[in-house]
Amino acid sequence: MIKSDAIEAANGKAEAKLKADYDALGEHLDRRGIDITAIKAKVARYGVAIPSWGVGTGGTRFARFPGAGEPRDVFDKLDDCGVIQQLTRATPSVSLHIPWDAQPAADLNGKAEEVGLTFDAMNSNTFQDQPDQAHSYKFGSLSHTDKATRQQAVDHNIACIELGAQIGSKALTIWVGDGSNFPGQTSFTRQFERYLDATKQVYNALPDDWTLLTEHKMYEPAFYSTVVQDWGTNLLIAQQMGDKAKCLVDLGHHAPNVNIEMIVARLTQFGKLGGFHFNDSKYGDDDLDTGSIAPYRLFLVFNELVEAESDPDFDPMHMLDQSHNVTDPIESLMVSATEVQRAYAQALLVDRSALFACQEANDALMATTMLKHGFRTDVEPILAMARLEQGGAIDPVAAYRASGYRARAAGERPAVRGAGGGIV
Ligand SMILES: [Mn+2]
Repeated sequence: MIKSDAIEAANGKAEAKLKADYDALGEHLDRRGIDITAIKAKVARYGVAIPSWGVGTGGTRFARFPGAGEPRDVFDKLDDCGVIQQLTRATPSVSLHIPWDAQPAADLNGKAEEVGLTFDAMNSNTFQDQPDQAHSYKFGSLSHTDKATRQQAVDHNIACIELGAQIGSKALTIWVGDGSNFPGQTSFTRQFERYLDATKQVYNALPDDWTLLTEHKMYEPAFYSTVVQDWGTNLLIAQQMGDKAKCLVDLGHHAPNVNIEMIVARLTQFGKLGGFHFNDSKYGDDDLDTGSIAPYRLFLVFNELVEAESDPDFDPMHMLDQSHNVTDPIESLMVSATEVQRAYAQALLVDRSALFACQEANDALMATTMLKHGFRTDVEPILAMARLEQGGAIDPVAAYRASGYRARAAGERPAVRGAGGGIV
């Protein structure tokens, strides 16, 4: 962790300038009829979960170039996640991936308490084989033609729930690599029947206060078809399972130019939006840093989420899901968490009653201008002030670089050979 006096020292130089910028923005928003402190309070309450696998350097199908001081195990990962939360105050929880992070619950709870974090959704893994497993997932897991293989996948998911229940998690996220690589290789219908049957067994093992999140993905690793290829199939799964099942939307898991914000609206309308994996993409499931390619799309997603906020039961889970190949993962995750918060703050600035009036009057130009007005507003002083008031850093990356945390980690953590990045 980073010493609090180091954060204070980093903030010291920037605090007066931030105060001036914040006051100026407050005056500007006041003229628009917006109370800056109300926006700041909502931003301060907002949190996005860090995926445990995100703090290691990812990789591509071609190579992985490890960084210095990479986490060796889940406890190192929790240390890194603790630093991200310490500086950004936007990432209070961590999403574990099993079996990569499987450890006794007491040890996980102890470490989480030490670094000031809680646990978000559990993620199961049936897209790769583990050294000790009896049946291979080469041709699928929950939808495999072989019953014993399906059962193995079911049992693994139930084990994830059991561990999660001991560490305060309330959700299981399932993403499978199941599908096919050739036309004719599999029967779309029979494969989906097997998937539904197996997933129902997992669903039946959920505690009452848990949510099952299923994640769709158009392609990869199966390149001709995937068993849960899009939000339509995902919705069918959630409907077939029951009230505790909802859909998870990973921004990178769609065809280029798909209207993701509209998918968000549809799933919200029917109570089936369960959560997000935030990232960004240019061509496919690139797992790039959130907001690095299409910040306006991210804003439009949050525009839908803010629209739905008035429903007290609306509470989707928010998580980052990125692969960092050329940056320090801690820096990328801090910037990404801030980008998600920024999109939220910008969406909060939209005058919803005026927008509604424009929509009713079919004033397309003014309606879209209202969205742009929110998006164009520089809300950085709100985000920075929310961080500062909670003990975080005005400039998280600058404070992190000044702290020497990575160099210290490099000294304490010898390089591990072949540590997986893990991209889902
Ligand atoms: Mn994902």
